[in-house]
Amino acid sequence: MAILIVSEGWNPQGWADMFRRFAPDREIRIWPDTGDRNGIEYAVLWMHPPGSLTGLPNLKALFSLGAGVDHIMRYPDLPNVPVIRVANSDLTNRMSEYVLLHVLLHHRQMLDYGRLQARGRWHHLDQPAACDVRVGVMGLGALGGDAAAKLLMMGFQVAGWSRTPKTVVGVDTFSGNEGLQTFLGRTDILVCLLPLTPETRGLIGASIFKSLARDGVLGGPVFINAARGSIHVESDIVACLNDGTLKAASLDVFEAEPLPADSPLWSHPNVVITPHAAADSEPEPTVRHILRQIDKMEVGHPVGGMVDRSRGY
Ligand code: NDP
Ligand code: OXD
Repeated sequence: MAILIVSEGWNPQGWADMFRRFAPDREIRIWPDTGDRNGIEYAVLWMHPPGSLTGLPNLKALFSLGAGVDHIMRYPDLPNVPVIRVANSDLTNRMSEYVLLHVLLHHRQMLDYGRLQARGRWHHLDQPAACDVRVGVMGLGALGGDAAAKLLMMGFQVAGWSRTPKTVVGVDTFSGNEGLQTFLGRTDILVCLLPLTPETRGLIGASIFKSLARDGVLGGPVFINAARGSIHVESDIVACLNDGTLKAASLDVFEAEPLPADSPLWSHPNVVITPHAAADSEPEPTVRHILRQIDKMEVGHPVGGMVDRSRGY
């Protein structure tokens, strides 16, 4: 029985080679060369084209090659089988590196130091302590939970916001609409690690930015988005940066990717852009992780990263 790789976003051949290396006993096929469709039990997906999952009568599960599943859940007519995402330490560590790097970049005023360097100026800026800076992490799942714990180790005051109530040692936790305003009102650096769902689409715009703390030691709130671009509103980010509601932003994800050449974000002096590179799915750990979940499934053990289709993540 076969594993079908369906990817229009990432090179499917490289992924197929990695599956063949770690699962030499399994047959690996690459869409659209499905062969006998009755033989396909698992589909491994990144940006699959519409229609590619129809007519697979023995399909047992859909695997995302990444942590996000919005690229799968956007299709209403998915086969009625479990959807499973990547939740492994390699991806999690990569994301926490990105979050720490960018929180520290703004905390340590590296944009200002870069401007001083460009002018050849040796000028010392007053530096607040990490314990005086309040970081707020939206999304306290696999990625947000790890980033929050590591930010705490750096000495920041850390809060987290989730859909349902959570307890994380040392982190002030808030949940739902009822907790949102208090969470925002104590936040100097806002980090988005939410999944893209119908509830989070377009969630982070001017009204969220205006609710962030205005009395912080950094001189204005900072926004960091490493989750999905469609959760934020780019025109609001630009307007809020220009009117001082936001001091700066680090953006890894965008409403349209690649970010269009005419986006004002490219040249904004207070924006740091990366090309959806915060946490890549590294082929070897990702494939080994997916194969471990398949093995567990086949012996009836609980599988990690199971998506709740009603919640969309
Ligand atoms: P998880 O599913 O583990 O966690 C999601 C968190 O978001 C949970 O705490 C959940 O709350 C919370 N949440 C979901 N919906 C809402 C809502 N409506 N209101 C408040 N909180 C909500 O996801 P991960 O941490 O693994 O990943 C997060 C996202 O990061 C992925 O979906 C993906 O889009 C993005 N990502 C981006 C990458 C990049 O390179 N830029 C790489 C990898 C992932 P609760 O705990 O109550 O369920
Ligand atoms: C993911 C991503 O969801 O890379 O894993 O964006």
